[in-house]
Amino acid sequence: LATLKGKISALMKEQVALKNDLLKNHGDTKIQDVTVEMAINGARSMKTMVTDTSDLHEVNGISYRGMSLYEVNKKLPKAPGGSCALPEAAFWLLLTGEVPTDLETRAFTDELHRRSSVPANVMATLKSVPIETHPMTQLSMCMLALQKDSKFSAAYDAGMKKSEYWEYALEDALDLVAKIPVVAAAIYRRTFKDGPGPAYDTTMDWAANYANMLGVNDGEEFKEVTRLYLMLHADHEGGNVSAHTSHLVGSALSDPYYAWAAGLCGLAGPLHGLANQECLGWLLQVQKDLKGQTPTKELLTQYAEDTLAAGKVIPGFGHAVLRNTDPRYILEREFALKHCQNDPLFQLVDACYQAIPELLGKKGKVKNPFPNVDAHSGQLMHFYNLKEENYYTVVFAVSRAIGVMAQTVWARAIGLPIERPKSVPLDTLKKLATK
Ligand code: NMX
Ligand code: MLT
Repeated sequence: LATLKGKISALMKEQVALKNDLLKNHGDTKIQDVTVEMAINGARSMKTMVTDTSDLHEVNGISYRGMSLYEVNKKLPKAPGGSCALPEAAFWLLLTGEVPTDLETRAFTDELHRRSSVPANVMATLKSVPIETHPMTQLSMCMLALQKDSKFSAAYDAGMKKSEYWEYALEDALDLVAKIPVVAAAIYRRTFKDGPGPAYDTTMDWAANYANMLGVNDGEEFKEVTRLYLMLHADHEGGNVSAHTSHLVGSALSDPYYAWAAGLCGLAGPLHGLANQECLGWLLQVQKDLKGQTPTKELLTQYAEDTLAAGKVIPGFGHAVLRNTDPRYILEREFALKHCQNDPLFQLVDACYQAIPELLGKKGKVKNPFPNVDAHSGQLMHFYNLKEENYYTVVFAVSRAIGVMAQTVWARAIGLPIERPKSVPLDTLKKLATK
């Protein structure tokens, strides 16, 4: 912990100096024009937030601290014999800007193990929720139940100084990331199985332990695909719905548990994280309707046409920022090609890849006809026997806790203020646009 804090603290000095310089010497410099369309259409592509942990390029996709996802997957420490980067190493990278050594990664995994115990009140809260409640609702409620023990909140009440905010935010961030797989596995077991699964195992890394606690597959390959999944969903800069929500909530100095509980409610939307649930549901329906026929490009084009004609979106395709196939999709595809290319569901995903971008492209309305991560992740989970698609967004949430928590620590570290954009009535917009 001391090493981690030392690294954050050193980088913090540089970043605070940079922020102060920008404000002092360039505070009035114009970097973009705000158009009427931006104001109406969801602030799309307006550069109005600061997030250092990761950056989304419309063609190259996400980079963590300047490293492309492919580089991250190559250069970060792995489990013994594994080839996918460990997500907790990605957490370290996002927090410190540095690739951790194997030794630092192992110590960090142990730090998370030490913080993993979930208080009885959280499990009691979970027990009181009907099992028909969507797993994302259960997860968000559990984050609020954990809030009772927020160290940030306690320190605030005790009068902590502004310069200490980041340290207590870090405490909560580490606790939250350590505990979320335990809560998520408990949600899975109570909702879909008869009761508790395999016990927490401190000999495993963070992702392998989560995969193991789900109790659906004890093979090494499932642990490996879970590491990949949790590493590549970890962060997607600050503007996506769940990160932005958490940022906004955190800017009021609500603690990290409040912030992520709120963010999760956004991740649960079908246009955001729930798209992976929707996508698997759609794929399974296609499979059923094809009644054993080989999924060809022609059949999939027709099927997707029917979905569009019914006024629905094709889940897993399109993106608010990306204008290319999502590198997260490519990494999942490479994994599938290596480990499960004969899976009929993979062949269906592959046929979608051949058919849908061309179809959406021809329609001319969708700005990005290519697949995003959600078009593939369900197939991988399904192949390794995690079959209940309305749980899938919880797996996404366990991973994204890493990025959002790193962003929260940094928002407090560089002293970002309360966020409060200006809204205007449509009439005012009309006056502004025509004056
Ligand atoms: N299928 C059908 N229509 C689409 C799709 C799609 N996959 N993507 C965009 N459109 C439509 C969109 O609804 C809009 O229609 P209208 O003008 O009638 O309202 C039009 O195309 C233009 O939208 P864009 O500017 O291309 O996309 P926008 O930035 O507004 O939205 C998404 C981005 C991701 C919400 C949108 O592409 C979508 O709904 N995709 C399917 C859901 C999905 O995969 N979400 C996952 C995002 C990633 N994640 O993990 O969070
Ligand atoms: C994400 O991973 O958060 C999604 O791709 C959505 C986004 O970036 O807007």
